[in-house]
Amino acid sequence: MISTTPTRDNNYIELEDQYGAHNYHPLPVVLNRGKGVHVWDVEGRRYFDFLSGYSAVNQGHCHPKILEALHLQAARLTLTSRAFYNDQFAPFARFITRLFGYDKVLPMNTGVEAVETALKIARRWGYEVRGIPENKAVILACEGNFHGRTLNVISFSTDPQAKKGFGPFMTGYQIIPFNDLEALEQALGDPNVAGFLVEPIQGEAGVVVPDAGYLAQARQYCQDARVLFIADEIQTGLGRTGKMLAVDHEGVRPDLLILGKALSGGMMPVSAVLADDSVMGVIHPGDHGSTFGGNPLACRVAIASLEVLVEERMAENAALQGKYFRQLLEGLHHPRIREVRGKGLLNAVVIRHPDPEAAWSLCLSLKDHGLLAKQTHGDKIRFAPPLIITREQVGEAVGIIEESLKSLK
Ligand code: IF1
Repeated sequence: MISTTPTRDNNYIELEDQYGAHNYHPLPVVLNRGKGVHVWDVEGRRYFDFLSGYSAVNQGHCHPKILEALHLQAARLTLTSRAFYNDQFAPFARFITRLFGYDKVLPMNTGVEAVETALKIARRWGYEVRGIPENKAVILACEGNFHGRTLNVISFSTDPQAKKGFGPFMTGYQIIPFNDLEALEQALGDPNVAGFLVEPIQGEAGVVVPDAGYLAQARQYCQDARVLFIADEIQTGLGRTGKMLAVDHEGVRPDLLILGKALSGGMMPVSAVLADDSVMGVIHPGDHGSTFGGNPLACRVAIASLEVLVEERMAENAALQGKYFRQLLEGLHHPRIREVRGKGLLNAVVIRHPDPEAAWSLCLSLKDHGLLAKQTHGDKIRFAPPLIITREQVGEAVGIIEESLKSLK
């Protein structure tokens, strides 16, 4: 029996290598505790968490109010399936639709399940409302997109590694360049286009922020063409970019809004698709579902996760601290920093270095200095701490980054 107590001979890394599929290459650190902006490893060392579970822990690790909701509901009722009503789904549905201003919510679990759900709704809306010929619907997606890992969703990925060896792929998608209004307007000329799926800021592509006005004009073009504007806010939403939604920076209201990750404060997978009746009305009993979608535990945790985001003004703090973070980093004028970019507390640094492994090496050095971050696509490092980070902690974190940069020869 493998002991779970953290002792030196429990080599978690070797055990994971032996028994876990090798679908990740984690930083060599073994964590066993989290609180707020910090995590601890099995040797008791403390780190700033600047990945936040890929933006699922916006509220900070083990937020007491979300934890209380989890404990109370877990001891009471965790799953009924939607074959029966439960006393948590309706309050959740009312809370989240009022908070974001939509008529209806369809609850799922992981982010990609919510993306798949939104795509199914958009296609059916295209056939039933727009009159697109059956099986001819086209969904537009962007170069550099990341929307999840299912076979359908990777069908429109432009990342060779995400697709290699997983074909054949789903049809019905057209790729256009991100942040290119002319290309979008051109593509919308196709009467079979039902929807345009876009991340307001491309996360995995390395925090690519579109030009100001892009989202607003894109939304307008979609409205003019009677095409659904589908915003994937799984990573950018829930305060991450300094507003409740990244689309709020431009006053854009998507036809289909996709949420996930921090919808549970990192406690468990909770995702959702929001839309008005004119769109969600294409879904009837038996058309779509999920064993855990809308379970009472997820609903209770989601309400608490949303409440603390609002009550503790986390989006506002993200705007403030994110600006300060970028100012401090840019102020280093460091030769190894090519660019600092982002919005709110979704930021990335582009490393300037001949060694393709430089970003990884810097992440190792950051770890040694007490800050955990992960590089994305080679030369970029994403910095995304929980939204509760203080000004002092931002200053301390930039000090660690500056110190760690010395390791890059
Ligand atoms: C991995 C990062 C990747 C997402 C957006 C949908 C999903 C994600 C905008 C799917 C998930 C995660 C997945 C994880 C790494 C991380 C990620 F950008 F956040 F860093 F991959 F791009 N839409 N993003 O970001 O949600 O099904 O995972 O709940 O797959 O390695 P999910």
